[in-house]
Amino acid sequence: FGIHDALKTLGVQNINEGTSTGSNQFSHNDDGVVIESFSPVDGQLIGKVKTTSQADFDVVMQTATTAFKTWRTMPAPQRGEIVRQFGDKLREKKEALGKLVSYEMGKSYQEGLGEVQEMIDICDFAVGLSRQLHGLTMHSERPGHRMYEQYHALGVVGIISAFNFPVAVWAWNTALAWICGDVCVWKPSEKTPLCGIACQNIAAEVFAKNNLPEGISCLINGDYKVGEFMTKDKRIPLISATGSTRMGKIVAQEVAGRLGKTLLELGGNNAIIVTPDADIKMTVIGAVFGAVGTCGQRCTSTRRLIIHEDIYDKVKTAIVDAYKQLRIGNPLDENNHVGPLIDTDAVNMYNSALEKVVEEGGEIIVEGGVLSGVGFESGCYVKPAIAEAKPNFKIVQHETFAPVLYLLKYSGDVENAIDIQNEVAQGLSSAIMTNNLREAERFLSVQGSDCGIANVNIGTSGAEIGGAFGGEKDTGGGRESGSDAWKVYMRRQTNTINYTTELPLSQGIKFEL
Ligand code: UN1
Repeated sequence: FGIHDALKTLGVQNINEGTSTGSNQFSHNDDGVVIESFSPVDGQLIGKVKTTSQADFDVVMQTATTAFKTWRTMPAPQRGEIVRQFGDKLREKKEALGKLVSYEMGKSYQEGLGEVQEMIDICDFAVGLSRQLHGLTMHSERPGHRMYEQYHALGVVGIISAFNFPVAVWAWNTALAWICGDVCVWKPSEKTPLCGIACQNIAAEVFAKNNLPEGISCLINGDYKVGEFMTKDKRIPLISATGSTRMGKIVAQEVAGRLGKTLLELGGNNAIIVTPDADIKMTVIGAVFGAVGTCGQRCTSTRRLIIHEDIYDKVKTAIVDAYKQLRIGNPLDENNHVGPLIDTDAVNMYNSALEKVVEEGGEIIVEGGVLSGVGFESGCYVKPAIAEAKPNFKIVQHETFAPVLYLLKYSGDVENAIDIQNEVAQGLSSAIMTNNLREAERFLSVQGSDCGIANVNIGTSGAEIGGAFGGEKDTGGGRESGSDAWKVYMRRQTNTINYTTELPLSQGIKFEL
């Protein structure tokens, strides 16, 4: 079952229409801009996608807005049944989609499958949730009155996603938005447009089979200019955007300018604190997977290890030894741990980070470098590197989307490590390795980690879908996926009903006529 079979199973062509309202696929882009998707695995052209023009986008918005009127009236558990079918289709196509993710994005096939599993998991979660879109009831201060709140569908949800999780992040948003009664318009990353085509085909098949209107799931393609069609459009009450902090700030300001809502999922600079009471074996697995998994291109990737001076040398030796075992190569070959970076721009950023850390006085202890020769023709394969650094180095404060791990030393109490961990602009994921209850609880307390995710004896990446996912500060503050993240996809309405023949005013105000 090779990549060509996978593309066939997923309905991905050599040339694809980049705009879709479901079974209706089109592009009327006069300037003829086409995205070419090259695989970072072998540098081959996989396929082309036509981009979306303003006129195409207007058709999408018309169709989506019309679809919303029908979709929102369908009982939520029935919408859940559609999402259940969508989850089943994903189960059927798991291998094919996992393979395409691996080939177009470059993560290992195992991680590609893991990403599709996250989609399946969120569908299951959403199906159950479709019977639990609860509001509260309150006691009114007035006699013969009843008060409660209810959640209604919001409208068209715009989704902007990144290359690193080219399919799962869309599903986190759509599975919830759909059961909430919303319709979705998705702009996938221009670096992974074929994953977008494949997902949209799967969704379209399910909606068509159930005779549901065009437009519940829509796809648009292009660069940030196509994203701007959405951020500027008043008909989109919520934009959910995943990507860099730079992008998030632009999106947030644009959408806030028209008082729309945003759900932002931006950069991380995630650290693991390793205390004298840490289990070294667990630390090594957590840190190495966190730093090199997805070639260091998860927003949850481990970028910093903050190690106590008493065990510093021991941990350093264990991690450096583990790096010697890493096999770098074609991610579709399950013997390899680390695949390529997304493109040569990413390789340049990786190189520049390694130069900068040395310029600032750091020391490289596991050499990096770009691989060349047979199997590395794409020019995107790099060696995961480790540098000893200081917490305040500019480059350490910066999120480099590549497998570069910084070792930082702390002394004294765990408070000192927590200070280092919090002294960055980002606040996504964090972890502590310790068997000491006091240290663990301190880390989880209000004086502890300032991140949206804080783990004990687990690395920084690989969050489960059942929890709310997201972070604070430059990470953007949004929460998606599990827990009560669904609420952002709905509008809350407070209802007060008077079943008496009097009209008493609240706060005891007298108003006699
Ligand atoms: C991301 O990198 O954008 O926690 C999402 C994790 C994955 C999701 C990462 N479940 O690593």
